Amino acid sequence: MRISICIAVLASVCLTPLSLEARALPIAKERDPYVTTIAKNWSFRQAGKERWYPATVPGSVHSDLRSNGLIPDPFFRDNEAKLQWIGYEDWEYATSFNVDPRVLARDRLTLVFEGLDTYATVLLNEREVLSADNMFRRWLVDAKALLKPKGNSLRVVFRSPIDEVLPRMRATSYELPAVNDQGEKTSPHTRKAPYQYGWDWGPRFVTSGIWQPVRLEAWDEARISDLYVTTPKVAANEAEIAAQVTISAVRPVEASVVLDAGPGVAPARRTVSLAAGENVVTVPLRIERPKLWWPNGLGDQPLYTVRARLSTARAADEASHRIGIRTVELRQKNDEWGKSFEFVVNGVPVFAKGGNWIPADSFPERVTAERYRHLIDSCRRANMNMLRVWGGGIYENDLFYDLCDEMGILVWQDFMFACSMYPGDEAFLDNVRHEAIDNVVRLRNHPSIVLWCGNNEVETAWAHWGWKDRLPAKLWDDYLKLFHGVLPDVCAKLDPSRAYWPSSPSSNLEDDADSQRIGDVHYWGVWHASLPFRDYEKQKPRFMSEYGFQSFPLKATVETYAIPEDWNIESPVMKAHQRHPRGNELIREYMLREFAEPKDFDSFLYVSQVLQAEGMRIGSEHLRRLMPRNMGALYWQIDDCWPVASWSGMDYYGRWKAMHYYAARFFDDVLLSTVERDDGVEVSIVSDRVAASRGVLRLRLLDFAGQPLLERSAPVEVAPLASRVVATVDAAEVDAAGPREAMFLHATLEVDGTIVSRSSHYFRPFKELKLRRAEVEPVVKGRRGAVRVALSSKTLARALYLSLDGAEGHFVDNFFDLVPGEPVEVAIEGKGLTPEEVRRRLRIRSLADAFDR
Ligand code: BMA
Repeated sequence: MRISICIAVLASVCLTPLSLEARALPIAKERDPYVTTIAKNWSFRQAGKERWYPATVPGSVHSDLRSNGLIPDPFFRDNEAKLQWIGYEDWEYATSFNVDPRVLARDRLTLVFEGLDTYATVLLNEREVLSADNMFRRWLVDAKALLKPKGNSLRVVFRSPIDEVLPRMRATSYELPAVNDQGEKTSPHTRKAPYQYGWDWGPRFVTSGIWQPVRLEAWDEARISDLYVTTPKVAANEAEIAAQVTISAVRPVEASVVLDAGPGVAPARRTVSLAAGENVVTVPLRIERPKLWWPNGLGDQPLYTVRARLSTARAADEASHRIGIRTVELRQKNDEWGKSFEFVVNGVPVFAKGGNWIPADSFPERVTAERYRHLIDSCRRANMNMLRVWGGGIYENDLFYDLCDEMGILVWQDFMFACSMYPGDEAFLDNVRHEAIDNVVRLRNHPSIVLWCGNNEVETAWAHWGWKDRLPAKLWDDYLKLFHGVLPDVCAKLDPSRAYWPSSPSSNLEDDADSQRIGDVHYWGVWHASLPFRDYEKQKPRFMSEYGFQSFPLKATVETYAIPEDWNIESPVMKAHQRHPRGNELIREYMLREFAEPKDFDSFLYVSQVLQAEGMRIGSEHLRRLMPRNMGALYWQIDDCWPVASWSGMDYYGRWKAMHYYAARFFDDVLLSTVERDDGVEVSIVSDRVAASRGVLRLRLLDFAGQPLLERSAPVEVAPLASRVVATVDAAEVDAAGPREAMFLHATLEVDGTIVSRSSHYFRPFKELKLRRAEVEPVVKGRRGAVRVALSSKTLARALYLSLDGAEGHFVDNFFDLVPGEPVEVAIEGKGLTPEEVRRRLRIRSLADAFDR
């Protein structure tokens, strides 16, 4: 008889309803009498108030207030300011539940809280059973003695995370810096998602609530409490897998453990005598001719499900994890430029392309499986292979990493510390130690994760933001304890297969934190210091983990938070959705260097996106051309947590801004890139492919009607994993061809009969080009759900922008230059869209349409 159904894997992961949908793992089901998800009958109230309201668990107090109609939409207009009171209140959640007598009879009954946000007292049948103080930890409560068959009450009382800390802060002679807290600077004292206190792209919503599931787990005799799978040997003919199965036993008992990895792999069996308490059993497996897991662009992502089955005379249990077979190394070798910083997967140095991920919502429970899938798939489609889960957010939901495993997106995982100094007392360090243990154990089986990183920007902030000079030296000692002590210790012990890096950016204290010789770099001279985009080309980092520029979201997104009277970037509502103090000013300043003043609000939004995309193209192409000296280009930032003007490439609704479309091109595995020097235009080919190929490079100087003024083509070698200058168009040739404001250089690279990369180079800022408005002729084709638009133009159309008025549809390509004589066809993804509807709603504009002239 099967007595206990396992949730071993679940015991070490945090599951939300999102991940329930997507996993093939054994899952806690309501109908299973031994694992009960306590998700029903929850209600909540403001502490001290009479009335209770229905609540959703997992969730947050903001979402519950909203769904009960007690507050307006927090993201609409300037509602944020009116909702700050919520963070200063205490909140209470309660439910009641019955326990099947068969469950009550089990040896062990454990209440599992996968996440409580944040200062919480838990009462079971009115007895205090837990005091929680860290949003990122999971909490286990031995509940056997307190449970009864009918009418158990569970109550969770949350204290205001702000008020909790204020008295402690008042008692200290200095304030811990927290540059992004928009209010009292309490966040460094509390283990809660930093971005919820406000950021330079995020609102301040200091939530409380049961943000991850609550379960009752009942078991007999023995169960698997963790399954940790490593691959000590990976070779073409054979991989060795070691599964470390942690088994909790109620009493000494004989058990058998069977491990399998699916069809074609011989299972392994162990018979063990378990002692009471925790037992660790290691079982090896061999996989012949393993299918290797590769990052996106370099190969496939085969995943093996490794399953452990435990049985004793009375109990049976099982746990499983999906793993990928690969090796990973953070290679840091002394070289002519300092010390390399590159990720090597299965022996291949991988140029990391991607961006920084922030939580996709101010209220994490609102990120559905579809939203996660859309965002990560969009990264895959934009030829990215790495995301940095940035330290001011959350350790992401399991589904996030599952999707990264499936799509070959490597994950640089920060611990959740950003832009602050932190306490260093034993209680705080111990709390963080537990948080690190919980999350490293939960996540270490994911092949996508390649690095643990201590924090975001604390090392550089201490050195360069004036902190070292004005704050007590003790804070640096505390820093060392945490980021060079507690965190690397946990990683070394629980996940020795991955590297730990103390901060981003960092030189691991071997040089200045911002050193371009050692470690990673955040470069913000473009943006914060108003330096021109071309300044990117002066940077020579070893790995660029942040660089970015802001833009406004799409108009359809603006319309969700601003009404027509707000449609001016300086209106109070638009400014409430622009969190950088100089954001609008900087966008405008950069914009006017390149463009005239856009003619209206819509044009301003559009031009801001093209500006951002062009700037990031300059930076990203440069960083790729620098390979192998530089081996990473992670821009700031992938996504948004609410609708806002920000550095994101996709807005809150997952709509691709111009930059995300550009990213698909500037991160493509073969890149043709041009850069203007004094003596002419240099043409480079960068390839992330492991194999060499031959191609044809075609260079043409064209006027804006597409007439060739100079034409040249030549066979070229596309060298593997390399960046090479392959041609130059001399300044004299350019000048001989005609006036620079009336032409452009159009380059294409053809490999095996297809154009794999194209590039347009302009010799003057857009505002000086003699470019007329383009008349683009669309022909809409296809059928319902599979519509395409064919486009051609007699005049160059720059940054051609296709949109649908009043309908959702994703254009597979957008914001591209439509060159006369080179018609293109763009597919539209959109459920149920018909050609007729597209014809009616299609709007086409290009840069020349954005200005009165
Ligand atoms: C970076 C990030 C964030 C911030 C961004 C834009 O350095 O680490 O702290 O949002 O800059 O200013």
